[in-house]
Amino acid sequence: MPCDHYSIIESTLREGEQFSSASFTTAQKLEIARLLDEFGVEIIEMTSPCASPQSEADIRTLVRAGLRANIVTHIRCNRDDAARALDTGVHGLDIVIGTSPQLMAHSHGKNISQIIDLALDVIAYIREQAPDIVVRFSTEDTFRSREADLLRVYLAVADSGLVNRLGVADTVGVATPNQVYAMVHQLVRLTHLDVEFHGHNDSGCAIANACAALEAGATHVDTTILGIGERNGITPLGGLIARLYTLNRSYVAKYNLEVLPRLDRLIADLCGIAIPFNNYITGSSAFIHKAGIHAKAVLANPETYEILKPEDFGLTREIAIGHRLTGWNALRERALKLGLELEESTLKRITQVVKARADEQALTLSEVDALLLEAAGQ
Ligand code: HCA
Ligand code: CU
Repeated sequence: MPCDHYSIIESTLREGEQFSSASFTTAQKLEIARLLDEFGVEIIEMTSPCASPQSEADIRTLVRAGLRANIVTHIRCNRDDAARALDTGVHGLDIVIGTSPQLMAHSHGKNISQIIDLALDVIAYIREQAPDIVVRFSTEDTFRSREADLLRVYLAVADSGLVNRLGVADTVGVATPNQVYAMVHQLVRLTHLDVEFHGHNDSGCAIANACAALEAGATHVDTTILGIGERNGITPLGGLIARLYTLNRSYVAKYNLEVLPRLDRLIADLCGIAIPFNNYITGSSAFIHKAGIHAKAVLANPETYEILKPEDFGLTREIAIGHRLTGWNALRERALKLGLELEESTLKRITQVVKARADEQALTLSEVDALLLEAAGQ
């Protein structure tokens, strides 16, 4: 899998702004961008300058913020948008235009020939104005577009020799990993250009699809923090990291993983949402082991039930002990943490007490501690 050569296009400040409860101030955008920079994403994508006066001003602010990441913005396929975006000094332009029958009919009303003419005109205009800028061209709603239409558009754009990257967008979250693999593979084979994947999560495949894109040779993947975006969002940064890490730890070695929990926390706070309990890496239960069998094995060697090391993300694992599934090994570990050396028979007796009481109601850690301390005569 060619995952040692990919870049993250972090779109929290573009796709993420399309999330229902997201609306970032300039200061908040700077804070998010600085933290993403500390994490190490290669590219930060921002809302189009045409969206609002503040959106335009914020691009200029971030371009001058001295970040390592390149700042790009997202534009519709027309000269006016391109001109306004170029004027901000961004490092790259991400152009998009819909190619599915649904979007051709109800979004912009153009047919495929008109789309090609327009794309070539806008791309040529951008190249004239800014020979060195990175230009990406995407079809919106790629996976509901006709394959013949897509190939006509992509090949015309690639043949112009004026773009750096082609984008594939699963705008409505309908694609399967096999479909993403086939489409990306085809573009890589036919054009030899960089290929980017942007995938929505409506049917739960956003991470798998991003991974399939990389397997097929994509060079760029779009993410947002916590996956926020239009509707239920896109590939989450943390989820993509978890997926790649578990394939091969070296795929994510270039990132400062300990920053991830701060990124998730920041976006949850700014959007007024909770980090889902089952979130990749940062969910409240992501590193809690509960059943006695699990607890015993994890205490012996965490690799028995962990494919991600919490300490790599600055996090800690937890062994839950105050419930009916608990085991005496977990209680012994807790006793040792409290500095108590209890006999095995005592620990087993307390374990039975915990189980019986937990049948009524789970015990808090301090209630378990009290039982252990009492048994130790303290
Ligand atoms: C949208 C546009 C987009 C663009 C993706 C891209 C999508 O519908 O809001 O430019 O790669 O999902 O198609 O976010
Ligand atoms: Cu999108």
